[in-house]
Amino acid sequence: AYYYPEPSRTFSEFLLIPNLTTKDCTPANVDLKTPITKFKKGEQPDISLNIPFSSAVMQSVSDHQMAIALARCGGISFIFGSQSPEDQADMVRKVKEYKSGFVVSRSNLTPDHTLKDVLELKEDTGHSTIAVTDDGSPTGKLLGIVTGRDYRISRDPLDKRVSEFMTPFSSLIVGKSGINLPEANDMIWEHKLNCLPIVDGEQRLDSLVFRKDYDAHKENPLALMDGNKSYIVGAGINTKDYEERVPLLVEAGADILVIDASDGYTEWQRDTIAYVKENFNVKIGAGNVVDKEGFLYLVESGADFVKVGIGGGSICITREQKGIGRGQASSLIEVAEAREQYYKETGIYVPICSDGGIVHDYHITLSLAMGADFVMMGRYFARFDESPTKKLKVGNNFVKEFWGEGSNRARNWQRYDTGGKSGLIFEEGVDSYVPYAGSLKENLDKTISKIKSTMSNCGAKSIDELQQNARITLVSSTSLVEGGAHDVIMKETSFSGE
Ligand code: MZP
Repeated sequence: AYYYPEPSRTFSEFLLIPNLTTKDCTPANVDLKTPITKFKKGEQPDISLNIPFSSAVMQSVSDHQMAIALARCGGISFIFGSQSPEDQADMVRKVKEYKSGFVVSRSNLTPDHTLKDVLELKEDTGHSTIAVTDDGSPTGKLLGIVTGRDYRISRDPLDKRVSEFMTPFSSLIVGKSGINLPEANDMIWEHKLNCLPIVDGEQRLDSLVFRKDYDAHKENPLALMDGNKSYIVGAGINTKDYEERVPLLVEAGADILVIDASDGYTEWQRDTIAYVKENFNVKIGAGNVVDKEGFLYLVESGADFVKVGIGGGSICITREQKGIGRGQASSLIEVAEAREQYYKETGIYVPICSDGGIVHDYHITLSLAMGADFVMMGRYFARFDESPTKKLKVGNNFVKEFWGEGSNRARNWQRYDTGGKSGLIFEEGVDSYVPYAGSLKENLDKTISKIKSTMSNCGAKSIDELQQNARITLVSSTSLVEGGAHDVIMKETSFSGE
């Protein structure tokens, strides 16, 4: 056997050392744009992201709702593959066909409509925002707007949610968990809105409020978005049913595929990449690997990006069950070195994605500094409104469900393909809860602020500069203690994901 001279390490064992921050290196000047497909020196990648975030190929994380929300923020979701090819293609299609509204005409909304009807309409169309126009066409006059998850309008019409979502339209929908009709009427009077009451009572839309004389179509950027533009979306595939699955995903408009596997250093991955490259003009990432050999094998097989990480996922028990894997930081450092070497030798830059094991926001910055071009996260995104799972109250806390692809619940045996029979013989993942954390955008904005602030400390205005110039130190287990609040009596404890 070969023995690695160094133990394998995790992100929490490292810290960044600040570099000189020049006056122009403010967080506002930090650009997080990043490539996700390979490109030749001097050329531009075919696909890049505005933020280095992707959501995991998991049932409990990446459906079409998550994909739309993340794409709007500049990242990408890879829609989970542990469902039928038809269902997965349907989700991809919903993202690609997503447009902000123009679905129903005012005459379609009658006093008999319930909130459920409207939300079902949203489900059917994949639109998270349904605009009401006077003639039901995209060019009609905008009369009102129904926002799917945001129908929980707050009582204060001037609060952030209303001003963000509603003010541009001068209209709002009041759902059952929102204000009641008398309050709505007060608001209408106070804000000089015209009101069309629809219905009241349990489970019903209380009222539709709009200002008839406002031609939002001219002024509202959302209303002007969409014909040719669509949101970017990825999809996970496996090494078993790709001949059946890939054609449907490509036909539905997937921009990029990724082979979702626990261990990607296999001949099955090489065959899958070859099939996709021979038959389709679509980008494909592969993985997961944890070393130079695995990386080079997948690159030479034609992968457009390579995903790094085995056994570090928050729900993963692969290391316990099978004894394979490697600390995420060590894996990334070795693969990034191999990528740099490959770039020097061939002039081809292959992006790498650090997948799994990110617990604190600073782990994202560290992984970028260690050479990742983007990260993939499951637990992080599972906590948000936009993830596909149930929000529950456990004790005094709200949580969301989150389960691994290798758990009995997902039974994604294709992810663990070792050429054997079908079926999951033993579990490699757990079924769990994560603390509910609110909306994706609010959390992402906070995380991005932290990353930009750290990059400013490190004197880096881009991910490339961070990768080139970052100085990283190992921390001793004793000095870890001084990194958190210590030797004080905390006033309160909080229950949060970060
Ligand atoms: P995390 O961000 O939750 O720590 O990790 C998410 C990653 O864990 C996924 O992108 C995937 O690579 C991996 N994963 C998903 N399911 C399992 C499992 O059941 C798993 N073992 O390891």
